[in-house]
Amino acid sequence: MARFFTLNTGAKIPSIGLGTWQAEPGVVADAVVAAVKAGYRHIDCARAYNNEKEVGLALKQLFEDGVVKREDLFITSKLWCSYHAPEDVPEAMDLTLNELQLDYVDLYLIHWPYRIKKGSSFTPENFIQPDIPATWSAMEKLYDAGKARAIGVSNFSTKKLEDLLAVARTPPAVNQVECHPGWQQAKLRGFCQSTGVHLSAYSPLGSPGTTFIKGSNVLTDSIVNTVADKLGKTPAQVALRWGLQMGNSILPKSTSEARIKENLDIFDWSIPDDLFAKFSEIEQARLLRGNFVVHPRSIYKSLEDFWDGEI
Ligand code: NDP
Ligand code: 1BO
Repeated sequence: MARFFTLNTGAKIPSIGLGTWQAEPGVVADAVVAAVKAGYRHIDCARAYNNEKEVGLALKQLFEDGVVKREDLFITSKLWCSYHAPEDVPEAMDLTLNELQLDYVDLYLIHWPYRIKKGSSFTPENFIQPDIPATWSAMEKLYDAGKARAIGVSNFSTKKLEDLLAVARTPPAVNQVECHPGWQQAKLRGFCQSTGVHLSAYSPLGSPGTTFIKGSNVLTDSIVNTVADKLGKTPAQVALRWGLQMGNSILPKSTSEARIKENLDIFDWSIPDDLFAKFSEIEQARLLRGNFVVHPRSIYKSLEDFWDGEI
């Protein structure tokens, strides 16, 4: 299994990255240092995670200590929903670059296809109509300027991705979406493959620590556990290896050094075809459903509406 996938820009995205959502500012720096020392080369960040400053301090330390050079790492960040206005996109990029203490990110994503008024709280009356082509045009300028070496989207349905591809001057390199054995994204994955957009899998373990997600059962799923027992691996390793074998890059989050290392130990073995086929029997359910964007006063009146039927 390759350690990288090649993007439509020609750049290589590491096949595993460290997730940083819900990694508390007090522990995220140690997690980033532990991950890079263990061999991770991709860190998945976002301004909305409120910890980019601490990630930046960890990166600075790693560069100063000579552990890695900037060019060895692949750093992703994301444009938050209150910065969708084209004139606000460069400001958001600069805020992220300042906090990460970097001159560029390797990948910059539109975090979600919805928009709230700048500086406003996250309540339905502050939701406004997104204008993805206009936001994308501002993202393309960041790409042109070299501040983002690749640009992409996140949480885009097949339809939203198709609509964007129809108008983009620079096609998105990545769609970062929920993907794991319990939500395999068959339709979207097929579309991404046919259009050269790389699918990057968030919550690859089913986000077991997220309290508002109900029914996160990837690590307790009987097929995942049967395969783990047969191969002498942990359920987490099997879920991650499944993602790699599907052709996804995977972004497991952990702030435990032991689990950070465990999650990286997925390259020198594989799930054989007969066991791999079993994953198609796993019941499918989206976990991060996006209920927070659905409201009578929101532009999205239902989850069907928001995900264009992929729910
Ligand atoms: P994951 O599926 O990565 O699960 C993380 C949880 O699993 C944590 O509670 C972690 O706890 C635990 N864990 C990690 N490794 C193991 C292991 N080996 N065995 C048992 N438990 C383990 O969930 P996330 O939702 O965090 O997704 C990963 C990343 O994807 C995010 O951090 C973020 O970077 C990105 N993401 C992006 C989204 C988007 O909208 N674009 C949405 C959601 C996620 P502990 O830390 O204690 O090890
Ligand atoms: C609302 C969840 C965002 C994580 O990327």
